[in-house]
Amino acid sequence: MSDANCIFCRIVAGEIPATVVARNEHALAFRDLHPQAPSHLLVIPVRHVDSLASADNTAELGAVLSLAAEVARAEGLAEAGYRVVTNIGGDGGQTVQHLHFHVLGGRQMHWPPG
Ligand code: IU
Repeated sequence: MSDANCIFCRIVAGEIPATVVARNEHALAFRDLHPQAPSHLLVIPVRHVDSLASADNTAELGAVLSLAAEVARAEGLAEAGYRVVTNIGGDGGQTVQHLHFHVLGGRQMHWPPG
């Protein structure tokens, strides 16, 4: 359920430091190392899942998404709005092969994303 070569699994295991802001039974939220907005958090399943394309556990996905909304509220983003996005595969721009949802806020988001 954990991949020793996966950097996010190693964050879950506490082997690599990260600024963890919240967790629940299935999910962990921490600050992105290279923030693209005043608030930029990553919310991941504790269990290793490559991407949304291979996610198959709806309870786990629900826990991850509800933690995303919870951390957005805790960051004070709920009223102004924010963005939740997940990149999948090469064309999607995914660079870390462990499912993660970006929670971005604190500035005006633009559309379409690049
Ligand atoms: P992407 O959707 O796979 O491109 O996003 C990966 C994100 O993981 C990206 O925003 C990185 O800044 C972030 N990140 C991190 O926060 N800590 C790390 O150790 C590594 C990547 I590697």
